[in-house]
Amino acid sequence: MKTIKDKIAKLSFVALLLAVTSAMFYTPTASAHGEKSQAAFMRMRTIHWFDLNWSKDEVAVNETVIISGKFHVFAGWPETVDKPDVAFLNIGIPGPVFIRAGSWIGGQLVPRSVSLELGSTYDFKVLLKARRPGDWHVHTMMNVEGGGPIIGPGKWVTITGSMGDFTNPLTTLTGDVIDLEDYALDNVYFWHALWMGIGLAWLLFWFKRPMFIPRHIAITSGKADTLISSGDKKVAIAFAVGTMGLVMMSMGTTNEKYPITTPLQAGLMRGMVPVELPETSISVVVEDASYRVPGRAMQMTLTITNNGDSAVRLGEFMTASVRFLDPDVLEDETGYPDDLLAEEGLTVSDNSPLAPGETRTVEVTASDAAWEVYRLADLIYDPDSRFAGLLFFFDEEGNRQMIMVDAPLIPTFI
Ligand SMILES: [Cu+2]
Repeated sequence: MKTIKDKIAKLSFVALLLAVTSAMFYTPTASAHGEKSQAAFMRMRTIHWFDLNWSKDEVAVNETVIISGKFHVFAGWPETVDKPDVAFLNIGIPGPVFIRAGSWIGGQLVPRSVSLELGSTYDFKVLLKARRPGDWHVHTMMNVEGGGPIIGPGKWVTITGSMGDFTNPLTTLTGDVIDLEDYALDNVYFWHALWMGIGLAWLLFWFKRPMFIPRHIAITSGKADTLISSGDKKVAIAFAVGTMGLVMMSMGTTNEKYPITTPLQAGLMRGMVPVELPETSISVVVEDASYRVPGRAMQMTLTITNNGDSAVRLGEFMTASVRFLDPDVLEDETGYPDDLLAEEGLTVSDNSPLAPGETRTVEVTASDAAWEVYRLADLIYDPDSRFAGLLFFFDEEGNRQMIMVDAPLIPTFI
């Protein structure tokens, strides 16, 4: 009996050890950083990021990566998000693991906030310079004043090397070459240390003598004047005059050393140039759209009319950064993030070429784990059960047409 008990005790100890060690070594990799928890309808109905391209997914410190692509500002912008009249093209990374060497919308450098128009499509480019080694999930994102962060797709990018090698050189208009990584840092340290020292010296001067009880007694017994001698007053004047003198002198020498300075440059940039998208010759009517709860897919009934002069097929449906592709029509060659790419996620009941002039009603199913992983299925909790997305049609020559779809999305229950 005893031996069995011992065995059980031993085994449960081993099991406990195993559990603890496996828990210690289990490091789940977070593949999304914030966007999953945002309302699904909001992600589907604000900004559609597409044609994204990451120039590299592994770089050394000081090397650059270019993220480029387009974004469409959805015309049916939700009421609860302020219109993107003041928006900022950001990048979603955990601190400056990269620095943003440049960012452009429509070829215009955008270091400040910009005004975006609902219904317009813009192209953008962000130039990142690697700073801190590690594996980083890099998102494109748009901050909308009064709206919050609108997070685009994220892709893992690896930085190798040593952060100590990072430099951020810049040539000023006065011709100096500086390294922004540590420029003026000694000066900041020096002045903060100096003023802190002066403050401490003033305190020390008084701390040398008894501080509280004897002074309290002196004051309450009417002998407050005896606490501050004429010597003390001289020291106080020396501190006061010295402080003013030091401020004036150092201000003068700073102006001498940096005779040309400008105020901080700020202000909204208007007139962003949108992309002129070619006229589309396909019209799509969403007859109905639904999704099963629980489930990993959404279905749409689309009536597609081809008014162009070449036959087309549906290659992709994209919503909230998740791309559902029909592998017979389209294969991704941009290295789009795996967790957002459903390479075979799009099923069309009849995806044979739609001849010019023809109209066809088809059942389209967009299905992938991403629907659940990225919590688009959580639309069931949203106060506005409508979706929006982009459909991409291709003709025989591979010419692409982008069609916006937007309709209610009705849940079905088992
Ligand atoms: Cu992320």
